[in-house]
Formats: sequence, structure tokens, C-alpha cells
Amino acid sequence: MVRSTLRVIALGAAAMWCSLVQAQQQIDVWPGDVSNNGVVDGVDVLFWGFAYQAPNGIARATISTDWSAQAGQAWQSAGGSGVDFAHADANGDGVVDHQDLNEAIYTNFGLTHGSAQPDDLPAGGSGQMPHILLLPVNTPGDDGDTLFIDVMLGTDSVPVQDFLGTTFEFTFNPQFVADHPDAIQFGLFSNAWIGSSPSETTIFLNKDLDAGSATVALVRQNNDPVSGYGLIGRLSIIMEDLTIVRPPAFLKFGIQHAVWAGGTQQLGPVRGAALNLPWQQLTSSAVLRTSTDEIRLYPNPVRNTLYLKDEDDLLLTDARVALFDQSGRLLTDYSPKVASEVWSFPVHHLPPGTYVVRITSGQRTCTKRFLKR
Ligand SMILES: [Ca+2]
Ligand SMILES: [Ca+2]
Repeated sequence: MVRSTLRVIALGAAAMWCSLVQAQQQIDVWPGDVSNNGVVDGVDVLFWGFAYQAPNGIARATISTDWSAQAGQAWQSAGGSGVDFAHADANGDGVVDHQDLNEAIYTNFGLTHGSAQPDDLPAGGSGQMPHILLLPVNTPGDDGDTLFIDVMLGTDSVPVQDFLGTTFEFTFNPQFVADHPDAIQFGLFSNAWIGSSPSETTIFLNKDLDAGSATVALVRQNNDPVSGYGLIGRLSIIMEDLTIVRPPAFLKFGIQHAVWAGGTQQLGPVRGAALNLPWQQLTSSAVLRTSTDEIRLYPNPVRNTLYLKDEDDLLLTDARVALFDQSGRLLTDYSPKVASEVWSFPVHHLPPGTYVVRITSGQRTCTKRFLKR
């Protein structure tokens, strides 16, 4: 009896010793490097979302977001990412909130410590990797005009399951983008499937105009996953006066380093995008052939097969065809490989209703509606 009591006391003491050791586990926090991989980038915004308002935080002795190793205690909670939430408390006040985003991730963006390691990014299966797509909306002309590019995430064939957040780098040629604090903006659509209310989804945008780079991160900070696909938001780019700064034949935009986070707080790759806009489209409406009569869509209404034909009997080349439903969701996006005067594509599988197809071919873009019976 005495012996077992002593044993219980001994076990209790050992457990207490262990918990004391746990409670005192010291770590270094580099403010803003939430994923603790040695660099502050868009992925850290996703990790910030994982830890947002996590309970039982431990404040550091020194509250600071200076870029140096800030000594603190591990919180002993890490969520699905496996990285202690203490790293998300960038300013050390014991809470993970927007202050940590605004005062540390923005301020220390791009800084490194030690030898930066890639974040743990499992390879996506070929059929599972969601796409980001860029679709130009308009064709601005004079100085100060703004180019709008819609951003889509996921398609009907590869929707995004249990989405918690995404980050991507939008690239552009800095020579042709105005030197203006608001030169690059990103806004979520009010009906975006990833959620658009500020209490639900946080938008992060860090621009480096000289480098031709803007990092966007979109995070559901309530850790409540959603599934879906289609339009999420719009990039606004204030262009230089392209009648003075003559760009090459094509203005190139792109998406790279795209990553998404799923419901288990794990990262996955996203297929990036490239967009080559013929610059004449941006400078002069006189040389722009946007007449929607030039490309004909028939029959309309259609039952089984839709045909696209150039009315000038020109070949449709280097084209892209995007099909949307009435709510603006992208259903199909593809680039026929063969130059032809007529293209056909099947629509027999679509439910009856009105659809929108956007065709980009050479220097032309046109948008048409059709009715599926
Ligand atoms: Ca990091
Ligand atoms: Ca904090």
C-alpha cells in the first residue's frame, strides 16, 4: 500500500517535471516567419491563418517585431502544420491577430535568417492540382488607365476541396506598370466562393514594383474550410503610358509560386498561369479588333455541338476558349492546338440555360452568349 502510494507520488512528480520541462521549452521566433523555414513570404500568411486566435498563448518577455531571434516559450500547440503557433505570434503579446500580420509579415516580408528551407509542399497528383487562371477584362488606352485581370481558382474538372487559403505571386514587367503606390491592387468578388467578408477572409497584398512582383495571399482565418471553383477576384494594374514607353509585341503577366492550404492545414501546389497580351490592345482602340461580330458562334440556341468561326475566314490560332455559366463560374478553359477557320466543341453535357464563352485569338478577344437547349 505504502509502496504503491510512493509509486503514485513518484509518477506524479515525474509527470510534473515533464510538464515543467514542456512549459519551459524555449524557442526563437523570427517575427513574420510563421512557418519557421527561414524566410518571410506568402506561405507565412497561410500559417498565420492556421494559428489565428489560437487559445492558450504565452506572451514573450519582450514584445517586438524587430528582425532578430526573439526568445520565447513554445505554446505546445501546432495544428495540422506541425509548426508551433508561437511562431505566428510575431509581436509576442500572446495573441495571434491582425497586428502580427500588419506589423511583422508586411514589414519583414522577404527577409531571411539562416539558410532558408522550402516549406513542406507535398507534390500534387497530376489530376488533383488546382489551377489559377488569368483572364483579361478590358483594354485600357491612355496614361493612367487601369488594366483589369480576373483571377480564377479551380475548375469544374479540378475543383478545390476544403480550401483554407492560397498564396501566389503575380509577375509583370515593371517597365510598363506605373510607379504609383496603388499600381497593383487585388479585390475579392462579393460572391467569391472562397468567402469575401473581412471577418471571414483576409486579403494580403505585398508589392515590389521595381521587381515586377506582387504577392497575394487569401486566408480563411476562421479555419472553416469551403470547397468550390471559379472566379475569386480581380487584379487592377495601373499601366504606364504605352504610347511613350513602347513595349514589345506582348505584355507578359504570370502567376508563380502558387500554393493552397487544405482543411488539415497542409499545403498543396497550384498550377500557375501565363498571360501574354498583345500591347496594341492596350494602346489604341483603332488597332484593336474587338468587334464581337468577327467571331461567330452557331447554332444558337444549341443542343449538341457549338461551332466558332472567323467571319473574315482567318485562321483561329493561339487561341483560348473559356466557358462560363451565368453566375460567372468557369466551366471549361482550353486552348485548341490546331489552327483552323472553324472550331467545334461539345456542349451536349451542359444543363439547359444561358452560357458565356470568351474567345481570345491573336490580338482579338470577344465574349458571346449562347443558349443551351
Ligand atoms: Ca516562412
Ligand atoms: Ca500577437
